Amino acid sequence: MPFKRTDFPKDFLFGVATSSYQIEGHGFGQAGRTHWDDFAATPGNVVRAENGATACDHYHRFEEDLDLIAGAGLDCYRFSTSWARVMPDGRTPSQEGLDFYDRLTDAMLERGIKPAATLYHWELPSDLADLGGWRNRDIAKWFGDYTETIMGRIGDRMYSVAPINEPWCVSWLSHFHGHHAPGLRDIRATARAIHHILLAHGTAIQTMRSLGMDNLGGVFNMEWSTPADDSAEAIEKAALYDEIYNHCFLSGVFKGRYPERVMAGIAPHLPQGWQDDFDVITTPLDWVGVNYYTRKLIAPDPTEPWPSLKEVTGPLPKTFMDWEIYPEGLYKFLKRTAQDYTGDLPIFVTENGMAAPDVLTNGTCDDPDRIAFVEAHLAQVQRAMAEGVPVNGYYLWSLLDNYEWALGYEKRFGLVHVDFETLERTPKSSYHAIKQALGALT
Ligand code: PNW
Repeated sequence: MPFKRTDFPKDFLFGVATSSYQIEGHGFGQAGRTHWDDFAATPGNVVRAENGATACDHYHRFEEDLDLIAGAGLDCYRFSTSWARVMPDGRTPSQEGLDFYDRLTDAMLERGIKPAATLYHWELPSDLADLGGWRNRDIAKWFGDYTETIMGRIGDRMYSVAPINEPWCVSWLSHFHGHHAPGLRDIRATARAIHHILLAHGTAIQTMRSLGMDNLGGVFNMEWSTPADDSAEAIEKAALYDEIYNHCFLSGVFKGRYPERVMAGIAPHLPQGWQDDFDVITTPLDWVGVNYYTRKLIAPDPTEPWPSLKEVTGPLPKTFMDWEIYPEGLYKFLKRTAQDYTGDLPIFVTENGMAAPDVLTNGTCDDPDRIAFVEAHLAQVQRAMAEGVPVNGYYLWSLLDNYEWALGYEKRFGLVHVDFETLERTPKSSYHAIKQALGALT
């Protein structure tokens, strides 16, 4: 890896990210059923109907996994707490679940790893999904109570916390495209989810403030939107996609309003009294996280309901997810986020990485494409920083190969290979490269 830690400011943080349902093994301990277990059990939703019951068995192997993080010289670990493990029915605390995150937190601190928690990375307890999940306004209160329960236990030791991972995925991908749990295709459900996610976000931030916590942020996923051709229609649809995907949630949190093009489609479906909720939604944050993987080429599609657009295959080299590799998009988003929304607030790249088939051969796993991918994106981070954008850290997705949601276990994102039969961990060449790059400091 030609990049070195010394190419970055001294206090720039390098980390890795995971999420609970994707690695822990939700069949272990007393974790409650989640809407992902239900979604995966319905044929056709997930490749081979795979679920997170065992995943990487991080639940029993977390010490080994934290040793890998510390061993690479990484500074921080972005993990998520599972609502269904902390409160199996969504509302009643489980001592066993709280104890698990307490042990996990202490094990990070013992190794000198900074804990960066996310409170919701998509595993909604099934009992709450049965009550309407993100479509039900009460979810803001349920989420506030969950936040108080888990952070009342481990909040004193967190480096940073963000309430909800990727509001776009929780709303659009799950309630409009139907690709993630709960698998709905319904604009009304989507509009309500958008708004309730932001209300729950603000409620959680206020709850943590009242617990005396700081370094609280929000994590937003972004895809650079490019018109598929230079027709006026394609340009307009790309702008609409940009507002839906990249502006809507930041605008809600930082400007207290939804963008105009988005409003044209969601206004009739927003819950009553929605305007009054922006007092809570705009509760100030300490930092913002950008998750970035790819760009999308956008074209009109009049056969589809609003927003009547489609994604078109682009010409750039692609990862195993079929996502185009477009490092410059990260630079553009870092600049734009600071300019349009966050000003001097610290920005973190909270996810960036790529999937590959990554085969283990004679005990080793070479993934040169991943090394090149990370390098190319870090160069764009440096470019933004050189122009004054306050980027404070970079988290690679992901530490381990894990459960890639509707695509099951085939898409490998890890620095560390996982054999899903034996659960054995093998660091890939990218792990060794990162370790070398970070060690270059000392
Ligand atoms: C992120 N899309 O999600 C998530 O935070 C991770 O849990 C996930 O494993 C990672 O990216 C890699 O996919 C996304 O379909 C999942 O547009 C899907 C999409 C975007 C982000």
